[in-house]
Amino acid sequence: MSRLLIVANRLPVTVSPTESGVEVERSSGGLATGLARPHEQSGGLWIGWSGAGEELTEAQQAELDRELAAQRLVAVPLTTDQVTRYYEGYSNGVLWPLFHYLLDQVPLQVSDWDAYVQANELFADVVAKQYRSGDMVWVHDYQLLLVPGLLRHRIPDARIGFFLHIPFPSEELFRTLPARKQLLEGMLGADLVGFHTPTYLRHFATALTDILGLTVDIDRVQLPGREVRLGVYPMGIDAGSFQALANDPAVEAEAAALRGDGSVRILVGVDRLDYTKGIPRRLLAYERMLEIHPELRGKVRLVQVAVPSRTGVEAYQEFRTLVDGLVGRINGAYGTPRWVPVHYIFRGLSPSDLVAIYRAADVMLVTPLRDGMNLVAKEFIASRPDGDGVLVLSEFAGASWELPEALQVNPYDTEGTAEVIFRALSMDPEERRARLAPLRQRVATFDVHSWVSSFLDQLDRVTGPGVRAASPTAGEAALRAELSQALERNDELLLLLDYDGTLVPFTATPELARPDAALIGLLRALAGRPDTEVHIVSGRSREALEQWVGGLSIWLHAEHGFWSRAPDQAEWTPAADIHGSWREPVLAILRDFTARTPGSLIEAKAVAIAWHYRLADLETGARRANELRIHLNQLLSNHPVEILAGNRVLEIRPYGVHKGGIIPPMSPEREARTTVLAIGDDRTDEDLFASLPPAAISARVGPGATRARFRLDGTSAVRGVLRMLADSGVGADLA
Ligand code: ADQ
Repeated sequence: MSRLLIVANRLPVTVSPTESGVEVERSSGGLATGLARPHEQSGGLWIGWSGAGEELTEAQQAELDRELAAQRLVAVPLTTDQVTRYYEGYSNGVLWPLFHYLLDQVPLQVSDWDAYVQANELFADVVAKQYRSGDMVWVHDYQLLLVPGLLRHRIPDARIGFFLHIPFPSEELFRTLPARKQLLEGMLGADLVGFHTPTYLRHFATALTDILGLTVDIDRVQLPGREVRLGVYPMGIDAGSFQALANDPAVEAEAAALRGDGSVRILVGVDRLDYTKGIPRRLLAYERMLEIHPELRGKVRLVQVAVPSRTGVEAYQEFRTLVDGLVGRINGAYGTPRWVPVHYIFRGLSPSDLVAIYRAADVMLVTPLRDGMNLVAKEFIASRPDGDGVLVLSEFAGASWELPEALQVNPYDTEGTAEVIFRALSMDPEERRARLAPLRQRVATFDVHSWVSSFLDQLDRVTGPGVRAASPTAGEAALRAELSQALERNDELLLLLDYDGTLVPFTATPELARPDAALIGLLRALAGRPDTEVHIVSGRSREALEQWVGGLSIWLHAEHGFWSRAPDQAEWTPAADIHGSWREPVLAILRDFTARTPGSLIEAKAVAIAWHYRLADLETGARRANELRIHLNQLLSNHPVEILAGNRVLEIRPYGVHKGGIIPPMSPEREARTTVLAIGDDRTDEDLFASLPPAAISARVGPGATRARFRLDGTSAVRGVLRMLADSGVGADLA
């Protein structure tokens, strides 16, 4: 197991100065619980701010350092000014509201960007200092968006994961940030970037396309020399602990006491006091319900627990006043000497008090205006071993797409929310149980431990030794040397060559890519070389290949290997069934897109369809291609069809056919006496490389992560190598 370096804004401890020294108490939050095991078992470190102010005496500081070291925690030393500006100013004053779509909470003047950069640099410095080769680094959340990039700069081959705990907003909103490019580039320093939901991932992908002009290929982004994976990892809770606590007799007794004789139904809200959590609108909806359903007065009570949060940020101070006012207003208007409609608790509760409240609730109200995930919803579910209770959940919480059995509300619709709360209170016990059971099952299965391991397993897979070793550093000279050696050993030569971008440079329209006389001559020489088999494996149509190189005595494979033609034969053999009902509707969509994207064109082949946008304006083309892909992905989800992004081309083709399929079956004897060389330049060629026999020699043309062993700069380098092979054949013949 690799050592894990966890990097988060805060260390999982609370530090309080005492008269004799300091007290360091371990926190019990979701992240701290979930990461405790890998932190311990991997012998790893947790790097973050300790939360301690600058007022510690030297002796206290020394004691703190000792305590932290004993728990393998490493403090990033932030000054009070840094905390005010980086944490409260930029992270919580700008990024937090903006990522939660609350643009009006962003101050008119933003002046703390420089402090954010500095603090991120400081974090990266501390991580780099602790880093040992082979470590896995897992960076968390919006306070540290630049850290992956800064770290990549300091340690190019580090294995870095990044997880965003809050929503990634729509690109339209994200692009209002002046630092949008730096922030995206910072995140792309990671090998794996994780989000709670597919929507956040899609927003991020759109931002990469529109702002950085990058193409996202479903779950990955290609950067020069490196690939970044994107993934969806909905965070869970420590469901086992909540369940155990809920079954604790003391907690059960407390819950029973809260419920009393059951004549007053209990609604519960538990939140950090944050303007994203929707407390004011929740109160308004509750008030509205009391107004339209007077029969409920005296029969229900809302227990709202709000833990103080970010009290140093101005927006939060005003917000507290707003909530206090609303609670006062409702209690003033509806309260009686015997009944208080809102029971407001403004502090943090101990875990057992919290679970007792969850257990006592008839209806749990989780109605944020926007929330990355929202763990409270899951905690409530795990705390109900009795199988009862109704969850009312905002459709704007990330948790909502995992928890569809909850009663969903739009928190901005006060009237509608009031009705849903009423419905929750009126729900019969059978329906309550039927809805809760699948929720309980899901929360128990996808808990925080499964979240941690699925993220770390994927990070391990995409950065493991095999993957990294496959990234070639060897260039043309090394390739030539290896080929010469192989040719000395072996009699036979098998060449598998891509066409566009490999044998000929890219051209503005597909028709212009016809081979020049030099290329024809070169291919003819190779075809005539003794014991040599030449295959051209292209995404092109049969007609194009026939017209261009059909006169040569070589193998032709059209449409990524869907069609094959043996040397000097007229017949093409298909690799699979070519009929599909998807074709016509797809063509119709493509015509539509082509009409609205100047410079794009459709190439309809016998099996696949390609949409080229090489001549389109760079940004528009990339944007439309992305839009088109999302659209087609949805549309084609029930078809055995895949959508491939090539170099400024989208290709839609049936499954199961890829270039790897064309490699001729070889007996072990033939394999032993054959030099296999495959050359290609894009993702479709990676299929070919992946299917090669182990001793084969593979070369990627141009930049990009690859499993090929060598890299060539461009088409002229390819031709140079092929010329060497053709000449070596002549030499061998003469000798
Ligand atoms: P938060 O915004 O903090 O987290 P949430 O997921 O609800 O939101 O977690 C809050 C935690 O605080 C819960 O574990 C809850 O038990 C605890 N808590 C709240 N009120 C409390 C109280 N009065 N007393 C004691 N404990 C209380 C961010 C994102 C979320 C995302 C998490 C994890 O904003 O959307 O789910 O990270 O990724």
